[in-house]
Amino acid sequence: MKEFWKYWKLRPEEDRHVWRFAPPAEKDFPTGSDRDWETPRGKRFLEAMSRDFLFDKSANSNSADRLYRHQALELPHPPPATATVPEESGDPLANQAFLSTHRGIDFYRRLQRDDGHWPGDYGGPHFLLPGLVIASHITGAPFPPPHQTLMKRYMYNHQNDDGGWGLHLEGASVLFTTVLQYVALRLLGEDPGNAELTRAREWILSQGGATGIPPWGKFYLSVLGVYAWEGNHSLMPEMWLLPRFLPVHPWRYWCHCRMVYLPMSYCFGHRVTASETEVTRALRQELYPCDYATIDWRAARDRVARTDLFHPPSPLLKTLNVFLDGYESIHLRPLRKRALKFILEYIDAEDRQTEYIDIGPVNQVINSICIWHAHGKDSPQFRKHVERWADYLWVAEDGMKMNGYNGSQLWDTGFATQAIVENGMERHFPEVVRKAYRFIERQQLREEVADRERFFRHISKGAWPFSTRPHGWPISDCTALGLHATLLVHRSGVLEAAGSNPIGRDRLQDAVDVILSLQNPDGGWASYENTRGPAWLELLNPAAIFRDIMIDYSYTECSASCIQALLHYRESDPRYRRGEIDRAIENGLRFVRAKQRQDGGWFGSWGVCFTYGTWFAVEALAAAAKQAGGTAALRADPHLQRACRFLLDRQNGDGGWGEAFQSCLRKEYVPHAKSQIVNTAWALLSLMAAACPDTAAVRKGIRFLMTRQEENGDWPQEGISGVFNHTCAITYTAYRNVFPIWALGRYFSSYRQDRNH
Ligand code: LAN
Repeated sequence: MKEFWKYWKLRPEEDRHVWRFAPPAEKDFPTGSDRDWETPRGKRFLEAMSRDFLFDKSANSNSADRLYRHQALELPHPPPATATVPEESGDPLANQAFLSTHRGIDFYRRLQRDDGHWPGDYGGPHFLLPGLVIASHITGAPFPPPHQTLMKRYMYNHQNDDGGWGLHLEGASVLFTTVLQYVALRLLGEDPGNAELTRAREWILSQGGATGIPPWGKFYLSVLGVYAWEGNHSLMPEMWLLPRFLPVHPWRYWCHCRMVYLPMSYCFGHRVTASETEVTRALRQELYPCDYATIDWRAARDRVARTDLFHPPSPLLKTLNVFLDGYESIHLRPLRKRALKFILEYIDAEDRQTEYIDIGPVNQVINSICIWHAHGKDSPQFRKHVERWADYLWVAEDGMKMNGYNGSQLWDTGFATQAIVENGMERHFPEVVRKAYRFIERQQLREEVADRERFFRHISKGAWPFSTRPHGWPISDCTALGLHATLLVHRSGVLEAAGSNPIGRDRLQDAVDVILSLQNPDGGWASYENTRGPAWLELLNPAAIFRDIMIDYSYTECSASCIQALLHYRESDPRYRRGEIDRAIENGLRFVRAKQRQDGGWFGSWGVCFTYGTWFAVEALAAAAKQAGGTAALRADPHLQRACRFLLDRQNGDGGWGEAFQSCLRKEYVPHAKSQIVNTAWALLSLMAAACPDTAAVRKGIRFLMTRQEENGDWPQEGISGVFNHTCAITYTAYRNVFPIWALGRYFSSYRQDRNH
C-alpha cells in the first residue's frame, strides 16, 4: 500500500460513495485554503501524491480497485470462518471447490460495508470525467487541488501510446475522448508544451482537428466556448412540445438518450456559453489546424473523424437535419420560450426525483450547467448538484475517475447474495447474507415519483434500481434481481434463525406487478421502460459514437432475468396473478429462444459478450425446463444442447474461456488472448445450469478457476467485463469475485448432488 493511498478514504455513508481526502493530522502537509497548495511545500506534496498513483497500463489497462480493497481489509473483521467440507463426497475436486468457494467468500465478506453492500470501481468510459471538469470550469466550482491532481493523474495514466485516448479503458484512440481529455487537462492548468499534451495535440491535428469531434463533443466544446454553436445541428427544443402520439416525440426515446438530450437542448436553445478566459482563448488556437476565425462551421456540423464513426448518419437523419436547421433560422420566439420553460421544469423534476443524482453521469453534469445558468451559482439547487458530483467520483490506484453511475450497489449486492445462497453457503456466512438482505430490502422503491405522468416516468413502486433508492430509476432486471435474491434468502431460513423478519408479501407482489408491467408485446423486457417507439427511430441516432441508443429495446439479459424471477416467484406464491405470470413466462421464453443465434450463443448487450448473454438465457431456459420436467427435461431441451455446444467449442486448452471486448463491436465471438476468470465463470455456470453431460470440460474449467485464485481468496482483475451501446466498456470490479464464487459453489453443490443420486 503506497503512502499517499492512505489519505483517501471512502466515507462510510449508507448508500453513498464519497471519497474524502484525509491526510493524518500529525503529518506535515498543507491544510486549509487553496493558497496553501500553491506554496512550494504544497506543490511538493501534490507531486509526490501524483507519483504514488502512477499506473502502468501496458500489461493491463484495468486497475484492480486496490485502494478500496486495502482500506476494507484493514478494518477489524471477525476471524475467518473455519472451513470443513460439509459432507465428504468422494470427489476430491468437489471438496476442493468447496474450500475454494469458502475462501472466496471469506475474502469477499471483508469488502462488504456494515450497511450490507459491496462498493466498487464503476469506471471505464473516458468521456465522463472531462465533462465534469468542463462543468466545474464553466460554473466556477473548482475541485480542491488534491482532487484535481488525481484527476490529471488518471487521464495521463490512460493516454495511449499514439497520444490519444480510447472511448474507454481498452479502446483505440478516438477524437471524442482525446479532445475532451486534452481540454480537461488544459482547464486543470496543464502546460500545452508538456510531452503528453504535445503528443495529444499532434494526434488531434493529424485527424484534422477538433471540428471532427462527434456531436456530443461538439456540444461540450460549444458550451465551453471553444467551438461555435453554429457548428452543431439543431437540437430543436420545440420537439418537447410535439403531440405525444408522434413517433418522434422524445418521450419515446430510451430514457438515457431522452435525459441527455433534454439538458443539451436547453443549452442549445439558450446558446449557453462560458465566459471567455485565457485558457479558452488558447484552446481555440490549439485544437484546430487553422485560424479559429476562418473555420467553416456549417461544414463542421457533419464532420466526424473516421476513428469515431461507429454509427454513421442515415440519409433520413441528414434530411431531418436540413429541416431542423432550416427551422432554427426562422424559429418562433414564443414557442421557443414555451419549450425552454418546459425543459427547465423537466430538468428540475428529474433533479428532485433523484435527489440530484440524476439518471446517469452525463445528464447529472449537463443538468448542473443548466441549473447554474437558470437558477444561479448560489441557488440551493446548484449547490445540491455540486454536492452530488462527489457520488460519481472514485479513487483507485490509477487516480480519480468518474463512475458510470452513482455506483452499482444493488446490482453487485444482489448477485453476491445469489452466489452465496444458491449453494447453501449462507450456513457458513449467515451474517453476510443477513446484512446484504437488509441492504437489498432498503433499496426497494416504495412509492411513485411526483409528477410521474407529466414527465413520462414508468411506475416505480415495488421496483429496484441499479444503485440506490435515492437514485430511484426502476429497472426491469434490477427488479428481477432484487426479487430473486430476496426470495432465495427467504427460502434459506437464514432470517428466521436470527429472529429477523422477512419483507411482506405485498412488497413482493409490487415487484411482480412492475415486472409484468414492463413486458413488451414481443415477449421480451427492455431496461427501464417498455419499448415506446418504433425501431426505425434508430435511423435518427445522431451520436455517431454509440449504437442502439434511441429506444429501449427488448434485451436477452433483461428478459431472462425477469423470467427467472417470475419462475421463482410462482413457486413461492402459486396464486398471485397466476394466469398472467404463466403467460408472461411463456412469451418471455419464446422471445429468448428466438434470440438464440445459429451457432447456439446469445449476444449480450451489457457485458462482454456472448458468454454473458448466453449465461442469462441458459439460466432462464434451464430454470423453466427444470420446473417443468426435472433434469431429464433439461438435457432434452434442444436450445440448451446448442448452447452447450456453443460454449464447449470455445473452451481453451487451459480449461478457461476468454472473450474480448471486440465481440460487442463486431457482434461475433472474438477470443481474448488469455482465458478470463469472469468469462470462464459465466460459461461454467451455463454448462452446469444446463446439466451439460460433458463433465470433463466442466471439471477442467473449475480447475482453471481454482488455479487462478490468489492466496487470500481474491481473484486478479483482468479484462473489462461490462459494456453499453456496443461501443463503450465499463468496469464491474465485483465480477471477479462473485462469479467464480458462484460457479465453484454450484460445482460442489449440484454436481455432487447429481452423482449422489
Ligand atoms: C447501465 C448499467 C446497468 C445496466 C444493466 C442493469 C446491467 C442492464 O441489464 C440494463 C442496462 C443498464 C441499466 C445500464 C444502461 C446504460 C448505462 C446506464 C449503464 C451501462 C451504466 C452507464 C450507462 C449510461 C448510458 C452511461 C452514460 C452514457 C450515455 C450514452 C448516456
